[in-house]
Amino acid sequence: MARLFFALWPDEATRDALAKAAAHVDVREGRRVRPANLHLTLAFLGNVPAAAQTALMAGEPAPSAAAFTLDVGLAGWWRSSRVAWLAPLEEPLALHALQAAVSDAADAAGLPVECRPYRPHVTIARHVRRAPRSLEAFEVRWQVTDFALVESLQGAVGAHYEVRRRWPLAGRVGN
Ligand code: 2AM
Repeated sequence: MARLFFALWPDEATRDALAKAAAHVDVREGRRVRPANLHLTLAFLGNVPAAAQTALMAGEPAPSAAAFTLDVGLAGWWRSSRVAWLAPLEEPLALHALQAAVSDAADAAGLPVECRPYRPHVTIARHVRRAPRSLEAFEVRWQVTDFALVESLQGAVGAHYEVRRRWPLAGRVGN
């Protein structure tokens, strides 16, 4: 069994920009996510049996999904999950289409899929008990040209993520 999720996995420049933006959010006593772990989840799959993992790895989960741009410029917090996050100013239809496609692929592989509305976000800190303070406006332009299947592993210093496979998105991103 592997603990898997589909995600947007930033390139190095975008990762650095997201990490800089995250550093400008004062999360007070929260525990920050390490820059290497920053990502945007499309669908969390949980513990996936080997057969379903093989099917997902060999498949084309979103063959007609198109590339798009995310302008990440919001910072916020959810009291219920105690998570502080960054989020896009607008949610492109292509993002929701991609999220729906990978959820369908998970469903087809016999995995349970999330029924709650999709709320795209990049978690920047956990165990946040009070609303964080955003110290500076920011905007990170993230050109999304692929997506990934990622494994969550538990290491000595918390979660560690390994990209298992990437799939390119169709077309070019606009400005
Ligand atoms: P989060 O960052 O908002 O906690 C890997 O754990 C990724 O899957 C995280 O980005 C996490 O979102 C997301 N995820 C969604 N549902 C989850 C769940 N039930 N348990 C763990 N992670 C979940």
